Amino acid sequence: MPKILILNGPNLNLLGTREPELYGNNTLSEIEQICKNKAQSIGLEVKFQQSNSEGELVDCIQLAVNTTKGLLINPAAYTHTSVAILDALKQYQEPIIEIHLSNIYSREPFRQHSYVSPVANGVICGFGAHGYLLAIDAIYRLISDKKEV
Ligand code: CA2
Repeated sequence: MPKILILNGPNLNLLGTREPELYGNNTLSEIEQICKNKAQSIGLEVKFQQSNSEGELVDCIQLAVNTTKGLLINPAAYTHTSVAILDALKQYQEPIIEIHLSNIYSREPFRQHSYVSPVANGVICGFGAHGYLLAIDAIYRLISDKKEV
């Protein structure tokens, strides 16, 4: 079973406790469970991680090189600041999808720039937790297309 990494950035461990109007009511554990169920139903294995630390996120990406076939990342606030995460992602040669729960393009101007988007195959934002499921379908397609080449 191809393995994918779903990586979540700072403060996403607080999901479900505050700002439901922006980020929904689901906790991160609930999102992990629905992702694992979805992935299993289409034949993917999921490793699901969250960190509040930029360096740890970089470590996770480095470890994912050669051990996973695709990466879904919600870099949270680091989306808008992190050259370190961008550089780590540049070393990752498999499909990458950037996810945001909220529509970052309808929010403050500083959220409308992403350091990650230039190295992502695609970006899904504004669909809340459902965006993670859309991203699993999308990465499945990208992984399957790559296998056929
Ligand atoms: O919409 C997204 O998924 C974001 O990546 C979420 C980040 C934000 O900085 C990005 O611009 C967009 C913030 C995550 C904070 O999550 C919280 C959840 C509950 C309570 C407080 C923060």
